Amino acid sequence: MEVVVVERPREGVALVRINRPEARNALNGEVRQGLAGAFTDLARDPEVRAIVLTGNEEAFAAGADIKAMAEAGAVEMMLREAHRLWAPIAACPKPVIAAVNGYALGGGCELAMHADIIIAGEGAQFGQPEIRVGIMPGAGGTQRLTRAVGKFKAMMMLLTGKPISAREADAMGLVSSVVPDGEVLETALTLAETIAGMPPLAARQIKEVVLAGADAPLEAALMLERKAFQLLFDSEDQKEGMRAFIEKRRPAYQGR
Ligand code: DAK
Repeated sequence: MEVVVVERPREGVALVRINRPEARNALNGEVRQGLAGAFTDLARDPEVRAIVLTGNEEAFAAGADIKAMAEAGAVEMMLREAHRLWAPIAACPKPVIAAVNGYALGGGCELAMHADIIIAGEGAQFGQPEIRVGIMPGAGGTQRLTRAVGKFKAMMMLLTGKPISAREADAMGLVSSVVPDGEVLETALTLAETIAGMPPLAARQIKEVVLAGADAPLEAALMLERKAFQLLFDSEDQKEGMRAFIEKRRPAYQGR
């Protein structure tokens, strides 16, 4: 059985599913390799305009595989170079939607935070419990979480390791929306289909500027925005979008 399954459920949409139910989708090396490979391929595939990342009903992912690192030393952890496997997800130029049911803990919460939009089921739980097993987040949990929810909410989660409900996550801005558990995937796929119908170059520029701009001083970030905005006027899709509006017809975007 593949631990990462890639499907094409809708036009322009890829679905990446973590499939290790016996371990609550814990992220072992095989899962991480699978995710890295999937995101590398999907980033290059012109047919794919939006990606949904999900797990199963019980778990999005319960974190890094504790059994695979319990006896590792510092040098061994360094030599595993796990961050290289997260990089293709972080650098994915296409919109990524995390569809989260069940546990999104530790590396699972960090994985969800690599997405651009998070749709959570009412029963989902988010947390950074690494402290409870003697470590700390290692895939962006101290940084992406703090940027998403602010220092005081982040510290509470990081220092207690206590999970929070989807509603709490929603209230603190850690998720985009909460829906009934049974509607998570459908909601995410419909959203992905909508985004896949948008001009892909504009989507790509929006993602790049939002992410890069968040870490830059405001003036530099505004300049990034200005330049990306101007660049889109050299795309066929900009002409198509505006002409279609004026001609009162649906635009057909080509990604050029
Ligand atoms: N690792 C390994 N196995 C896990 C696991 C995990 N994170 N989570 C669950 N499992 C396994 C359990 O061991 C159990 O296996 P068997 O005993 O059947 O062999 C099976 O999945 C079912 O789990 P439970 O029996 O515990 O199921 P429950 O429904 O009762 O509880 C739970 C589900 C998710 C609440 C519980 O399993 C749990 O608390 N899991 C651990 C959650 C956790 O502490 N997560 C944080 C792990 S540390 C790095 C980047 C990031 C990280 C590390 C390095 N680098 C870039 C280097 C991240 C670190 C972490 O995420």
